[in-house]
Amino acid sequence: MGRLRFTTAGESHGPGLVAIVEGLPAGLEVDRGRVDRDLARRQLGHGRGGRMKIERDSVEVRSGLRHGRTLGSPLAVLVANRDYPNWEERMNPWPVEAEVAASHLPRPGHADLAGLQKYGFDDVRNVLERASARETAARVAAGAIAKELLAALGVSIFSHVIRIASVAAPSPHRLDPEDFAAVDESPVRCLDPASSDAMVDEINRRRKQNESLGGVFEVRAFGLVPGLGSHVGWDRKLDGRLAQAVASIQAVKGVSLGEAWEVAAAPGSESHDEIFWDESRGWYRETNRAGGLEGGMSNGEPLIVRAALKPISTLTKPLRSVDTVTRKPAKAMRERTDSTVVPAAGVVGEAMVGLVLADAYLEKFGGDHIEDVQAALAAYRRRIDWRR
Ligand code: EPS
Repeated sequence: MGRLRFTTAGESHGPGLVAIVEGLPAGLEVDRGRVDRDLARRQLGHGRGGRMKIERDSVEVRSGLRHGRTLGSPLAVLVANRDYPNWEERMNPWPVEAEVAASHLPRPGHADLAGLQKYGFDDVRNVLERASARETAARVAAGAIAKELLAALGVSIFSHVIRIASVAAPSPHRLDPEDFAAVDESPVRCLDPASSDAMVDEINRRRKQNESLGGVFEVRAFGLVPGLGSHVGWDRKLDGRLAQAVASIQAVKGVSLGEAWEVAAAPGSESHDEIFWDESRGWYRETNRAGGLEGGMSNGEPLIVRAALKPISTLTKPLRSVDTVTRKPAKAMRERTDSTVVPAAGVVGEAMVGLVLADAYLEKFGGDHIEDVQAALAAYRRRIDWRR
């Protein structure tokens, strides 16, 4: 990310998480309720474990805002870990008197083993604490700020779950922002009530068998101008930037843009979105198989990004592993865990897509004050207006 940069810090059971967002224009209004609402939405979802009963995520702003408006300076937020008091000895930043037991039982599928090797640790906890998806709370805080910028530019972002394990929900070709109004009322954030019920049943059934479950979420963004990103260089392509950002979400193993896998199996005549023009609508398409992306640029149609998550790698009935000290076969470590996080991951997907889109807007229309950005966007819209 070039114009808008962000970083996160924090361990899952440490004192808390931090996000720093840099490159925002001044004068942007940030609504605390909307930021906290995204954090609360990330905690939702049938299949979450005991940890979510402890946490009540909300942001504490440390810099970059004054009276609810950005100053153009780095914006720093904290999200506290309410679980930390239960881990104060095990996760204290400073030396403690107590003997703290180390774990030598890496979990297949987690960062544990490669992380031990790479960083020269002997305690798996030194790896898993940062690899944990708890970090996504900080991403969602940063993403919520990016969404505030996008909202000021007429862009909105939503997500829904379209698969949990073997249960797939239909993903309608066309969806409008209003269609997402009640998505968080489904316990799995699925738009189709029958599929939502079937997903809940599947989670319950598999949980009883000590299984974890993966799935697929979809993010859609509305109101984008054509021409974000660029075809001229590999690292400027919006599709590549989105894929990288979404694939970096914990447990995501696949990202697709538009109907990627479907068109791979279809002939060319059924794979593209034919171009139309008329006086009242200007340029338009009747299909959106490309998911709003052509040649590494937005094309003005809604953006569609999907991500496939593997089942969580902490299993209540652990898989085979090896003790890294004795080198003897052993079961992987067992921790309190979630059964599935696909509904929550959709909210993280919104954040990552929001951060990439906000960066692309600032790259194209950047200015020091939000009104400069809005004016540059309006000028561009006038330039590409079909009614001339
Ligand atoms: C996670 C393990 C669980 C999850 C956690 C991610 O935490 P704990 O070990 O405390 O039970 O609940 O996710 C969160 C804490 C969160 O906020 O999303 C893991 O190992 O990735």
